[in-house]
Amino acid sequence: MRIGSNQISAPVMNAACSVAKTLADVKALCQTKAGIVLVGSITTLPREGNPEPRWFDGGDYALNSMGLPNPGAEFYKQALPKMRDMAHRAGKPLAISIAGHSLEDYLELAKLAAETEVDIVELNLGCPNVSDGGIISFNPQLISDIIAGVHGITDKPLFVKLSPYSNPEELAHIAGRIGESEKVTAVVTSNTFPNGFMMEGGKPVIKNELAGVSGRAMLPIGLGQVKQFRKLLPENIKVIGVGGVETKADTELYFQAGADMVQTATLIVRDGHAALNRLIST
Ligand code: RRO
Repeated sequence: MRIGSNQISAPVMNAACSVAKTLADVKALCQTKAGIVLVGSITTLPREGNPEPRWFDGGDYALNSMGLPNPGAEFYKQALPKMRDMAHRAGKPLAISIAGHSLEDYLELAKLAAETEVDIVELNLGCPNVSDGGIISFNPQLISDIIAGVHGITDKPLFVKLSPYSNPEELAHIAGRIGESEKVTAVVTSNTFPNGFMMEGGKPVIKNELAGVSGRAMLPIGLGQVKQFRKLLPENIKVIGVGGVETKADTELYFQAGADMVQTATLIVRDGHAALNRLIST
């Protein structure tokens, strides 16, 4: 498969997550069979993230309220060229996942992506845990503005990562806007389901209490998002499925539902980067 000018060796990659932020993470991802190495999500300013505990392994599901911990744009200005070279030596394109609260945040980070010549830009519009002003996935006008603004800065392939939508009409409206924009290479569906809650021994398992839901429990939800987006988007826009992938059989389900690629995060957070190889046949 090709994405822009990049040859993709396998239709599986990591999702943006807590183990995709450092040079050591990129080195480990380069040693897997992933078709693309994705760094992030990153923000303009450094962030420590939310207070611990901020990750919970519930077996069939996971909860996280990481709060976008990352060393910020100044760090990535230095690190991204090194990360890109590492990925290229491993025969993989490097993608960067950017996140923020405003159009300005995304424009600044798109400039960083352009300057550092990363191969693919992913707009994370669905972080559930730092939603001052709301989650951007639910703001159609801001989605359109960010896509148009970022496209004006870089002509690299653009992935758009969205929250899962429970209202099919809302999903169709967003798919329509993305289809009209003619600037999006792939829709990544989906981010964690916002605002899950769990207690153990009478106490919330996550310090901030509400948290994004990921893992196995998200498999039918992720597949349903792929099925809907594939039907609604123009053929030239790829669909990348995320949610609950733990085995090759799960990746097959995503392809049968219409996905071109699959991303995985909870699996590698739990079992390490090399667990991604379990999803790839060759
Ligand atoms: O860092 C996080 O809390 C986080 C992000 Br940016 C995201 O996109 N999805 C998620 O579940 N957690």
